[in-house]
Amino acid sequence: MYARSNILEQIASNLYQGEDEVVVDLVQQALDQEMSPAEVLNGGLIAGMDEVGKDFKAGDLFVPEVLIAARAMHAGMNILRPLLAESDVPTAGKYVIGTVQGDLHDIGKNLVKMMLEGAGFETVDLGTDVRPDAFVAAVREHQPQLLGMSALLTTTMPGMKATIEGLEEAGLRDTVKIMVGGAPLTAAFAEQIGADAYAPDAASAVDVARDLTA
Ligand code: B1M
Repeated sequence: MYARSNILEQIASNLYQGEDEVVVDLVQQALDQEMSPAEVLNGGLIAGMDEVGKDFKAGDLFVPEVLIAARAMHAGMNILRPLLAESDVPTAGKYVIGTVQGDLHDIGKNLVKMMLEGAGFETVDLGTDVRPDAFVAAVREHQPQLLGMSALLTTTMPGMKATIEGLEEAGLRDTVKIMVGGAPLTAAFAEQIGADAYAPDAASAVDVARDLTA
């Protein structure tokens, strides 16, 4: 049993190391000590994922380690999610994400999603091979602050522009900020198609999402 002051640090550090069972145990201990779910989320899980993001960006952590840390984050979130829903704690923002039409690559997209969840965003994952009209329908239905599109093939990148045009036609473009990413993309391409931002990696996606919702 850890002292109240130490327990959040322990959650963050065990999350970083991917110790999902320990994270679950510590989250429960923190709640038993009457810490609020928001305190445990922000001071423990999000703090841990922030460290993961920093070290991933710096090249000190690699994809498998990030995935293992994200698994520990999800294990802790499974306990907190119902409590957060009850206590009406505002999320950092709602984020709809998907890989564009014709493209089945989802490893990077999933990593972006996990890092965003680790930063407190509520995500709606549309999966892969998402048609422009499906992105538009999801924006209409979920009314997110952010829409993220991923593409790994040069041949599927035009799906991003088609989606932005679809949002314009539907009168929804001004309701949502658009972030794009994926290995073949550049900031210049993002600007050219009228997206609000480009993120080169999953950790940067969190920084960009925070900037866009600030
Ligand atoms: Co594909 N594939 N693939 N592939 N594949 C690439 C992308 C390719 C570069 C390989 C090559 O030729 N060197 C090439 C694309 C060439 C091009 O267009 N420039 C290619 C090709 C050609 C193909 C097929 C056409 C092959 C074929 O069938 N002839 C085919 C297409 C299928 C389809 O999509 N319709 C195909 C299929 C596949 C598999 C199914 C076998 C598999 C995908 C499995 C899966 O995703 N579930 C696969 C894989 C694994 C790859 C490589 C090897 C790895 C991609 C990956 O997961 N990287 C890839 C070569 C390579 O990159 N070395 C290749 C790891 C991942 C963490 O990085 O996705 O870049 P990445 O994501 C990063 C950032 O880009 C960024 O953050 C992530 C984490 O930091 N990011 C975002 C990504 N999305 C973001 C969104 C954001 C922000 C940041 O905001 C919304």
